[in-house]
Amino acid sequence: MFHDAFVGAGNPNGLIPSSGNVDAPEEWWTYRWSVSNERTFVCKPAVLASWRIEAGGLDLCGSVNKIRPCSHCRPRTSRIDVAKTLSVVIPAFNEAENLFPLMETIPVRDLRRMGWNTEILVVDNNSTDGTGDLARELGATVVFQKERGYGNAYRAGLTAASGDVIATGDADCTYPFDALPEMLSAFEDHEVEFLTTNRLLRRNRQAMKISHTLANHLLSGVSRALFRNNVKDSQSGMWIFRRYVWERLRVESGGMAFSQEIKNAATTAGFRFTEVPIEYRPRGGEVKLNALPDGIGNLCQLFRHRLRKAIPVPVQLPPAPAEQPAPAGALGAI
Ligand SMILES: Nc1nc2c(ncn2[C@@H]2O[C@H](COP(=O)(O)OP(=O)(O)OP(=O)(O)O)[C@@H](O)[C@H]2O)c(=O)[nH]1
Ligand SMILES: [Mg+2]
Repeated sequence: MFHDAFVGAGNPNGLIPSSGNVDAPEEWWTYRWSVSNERTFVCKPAVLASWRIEAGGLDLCGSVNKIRPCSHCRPRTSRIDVAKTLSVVIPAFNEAENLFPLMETIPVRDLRRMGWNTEILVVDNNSTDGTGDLARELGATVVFQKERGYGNAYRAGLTAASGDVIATGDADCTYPFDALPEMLSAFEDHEVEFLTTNRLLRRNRQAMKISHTLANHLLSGVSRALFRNNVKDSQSGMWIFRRYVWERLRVESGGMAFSQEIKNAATTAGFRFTEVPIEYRPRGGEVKLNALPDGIGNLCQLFRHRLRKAIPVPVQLPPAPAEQPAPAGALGAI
């Protein structure tokens, strides 16, 4: 019986079925992380068997060649048993003049009232204007990033983030962090795993240079054509996603192309995805973008990404629980 194969101390996936009928192996089952109890999975025992044996990872369904989580095997979060922790990750290079107004717009108290425990991570890269020290004084955790670049900053910040959900945005006061409560409600209500935002609206026109708007439309159009994901603003830097999404994506860009790559990787991998319109505000302080080289670099990255081979990302599984009483007939480790 499939069921028996997945219970007991020897189960390396650390999963225990929390509902289901042992006598009906083809029925849908709910599996729950026995370690954290934070995530539940709903799938057929037979599907889980193929994960376990062929892929050894929870987000891989079927053979190792497929990295797409199948529609019935994605982790689901239940409102009841998820501890709501949020990490706001903000890359900041010489943004000291923006930090005070920026931190003021992050509605930590409102979020707490909604049940979110929030940590703010500012990723600094040897800024020369005191960005790191100021961020620390204002209550943020500062993550030090060795290698220059927007994507490298995110890689460092996302690795350090401990929240179950991650929200991102620039430090230049362009993104509406004050709208996080509504955005998180939309994220939960639509039960998506990755929410991105669209700044390319008529009402935001004055916040972006015409050349910048045109470049954004061009890059987004090419991106949509190549990845067929209908993302209207591929360059937007404000996203909300579950941390496990990041842990399961292959995103290589160290520079500005990180933004389009993470969206295209998430949609290609089949995570539940949505895009919502946001207000976009005029930038404070100095631009870090090198418009032409970054634009050309992003265009080239789109084609490289489209052509590259899908390689499964190794999944870090939690350790098996030390002591799980094995029911009679359990097979233990296979
Ligand atoms: N830590 C770190 N942050 C960076 C680096 N490069 C850019 N950033 C930050 O990443 C965010 C995006 O950079 P921006 O200069 O705003 O680029 P952009 O949003 O494409 O361009 P604008 O529309 O002009 O704002 C900002 O908060 C920057 O401070 C870097 O090398 N290291
Ligand atoms: Mg910006």
